[in-house]
Amino acid sequence: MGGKIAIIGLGYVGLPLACLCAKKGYDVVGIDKKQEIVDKTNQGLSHIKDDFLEKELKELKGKIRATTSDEDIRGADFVLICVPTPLNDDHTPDLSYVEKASEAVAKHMKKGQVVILESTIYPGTTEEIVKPILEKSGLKTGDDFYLGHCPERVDPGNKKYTIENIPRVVGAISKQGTKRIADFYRSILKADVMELNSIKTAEATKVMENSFRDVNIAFMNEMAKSFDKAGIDIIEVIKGASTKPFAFMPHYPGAGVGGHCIPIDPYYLIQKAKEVGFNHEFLKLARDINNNMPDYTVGLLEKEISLKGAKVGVLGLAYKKDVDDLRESPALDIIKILKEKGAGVTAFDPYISGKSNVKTMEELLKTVDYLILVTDHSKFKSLTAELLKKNNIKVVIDGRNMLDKEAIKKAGIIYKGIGR
Ligand code: SAJ
Repeated sequence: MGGKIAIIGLGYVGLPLACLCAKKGYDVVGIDKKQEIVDKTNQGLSHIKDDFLEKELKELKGKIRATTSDEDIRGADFVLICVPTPLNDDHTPDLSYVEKASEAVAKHMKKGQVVILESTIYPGTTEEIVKPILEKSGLKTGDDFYLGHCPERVDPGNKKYTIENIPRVVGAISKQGTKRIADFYRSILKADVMELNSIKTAEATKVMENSFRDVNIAFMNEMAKSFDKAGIDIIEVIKGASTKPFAFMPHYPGAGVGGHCIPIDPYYLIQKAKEVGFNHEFLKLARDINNNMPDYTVGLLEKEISLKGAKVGVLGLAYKKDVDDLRESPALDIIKILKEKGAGVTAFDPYISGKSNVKTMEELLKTVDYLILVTDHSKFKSLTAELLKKNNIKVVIDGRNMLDKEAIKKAGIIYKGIGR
């Protein structure tokens, strides 16, 4: 299906998408406001630490043209908007990036173009916000251009499910538009593309699937707090429950819920529902439970020692294992709370040296008496009871239930997991 693709936003969503389109023979231009991202992309380098992306960009050097200028939107057959949709401080959606991108498209639009929004938004955004901006061009949706939504589904660090093999859903203003956009995705994906009956359905799909995840994590976090009181090991209980071949889906308690999707998307749903007169009590409760996990995690240590003047190591800064992304990471909250309580904090993350206080885990172990593990990076599997004992670590709070509880306890070290 050749043609020219303009991708606005070369982040966790836009960059893999640009690689995929280039690999499939499209003429790709990536547009990003950050000159550093543009330069790296043109040099065949990835500004995101990800083996898969780094390899792809190296192979595709010269096949993806990156620029900071919006001019190239004009010549594109497909325009894909992949800009961030973060939250404001009051947890209301910040659609400013989507609005700015839409303004840029409106300025350079031409007849016959297909405009697709991939950013995660609440149901109604495309028709109520994006469409009117695009029509400032004088062109009419449906008659002069197609407009649709195909929610991004990227799982950073996941080697099994890549952008190419994850099924997608599409919704557009018109049936023809839905078909046209679905066929575009079928030309680049090795996965099913479902045509939905409307844009709102597509917008609701993404926020629902991620809210589903958030409430399930909150459920396990609440169970963990209850089992901590009851002296039950939640990981053993989840193992037991997972033997049920249907109607149970394991999620895991932890030090908190970070990232650019799960802790954000429910607020998009909450906000939109509020505008149409519905109060999502359950989604809000789940968000409160998950937002409280950093406090709970520090509280587990505070039950064992006085934090004032204590030397505490924080292992892991990234929001999830084996990635270098700090966004909404619970580690940042945990460090803030520890410092507010007068503790001395030394942090180490093998993927984020720029924010680490030491160069290695071994160096950290030499300088602290107490540990909170926040991110279950694979590299932390080397944190054995022997190593803790050798470094005279007195208390370990295992924020991802990844360490060998029994061996650590046998070594005479106080161990507390989350629900374990
Ligand atoms: N987390 C838990 N317990 C769990 C699972 C996750 O505490 O059982 C925490 C993680 O530590 C992390 C946060 O939640 O701090 C988010 O984890 P995540 O695995 O959901 O990772 P994300 O944010 O990269 O989510 C992406 C999402 N993909 C998209 O939004 C397109 C999400 O929809 C996927 O479900 C998720 O990957 C996935 O399945 O891995």
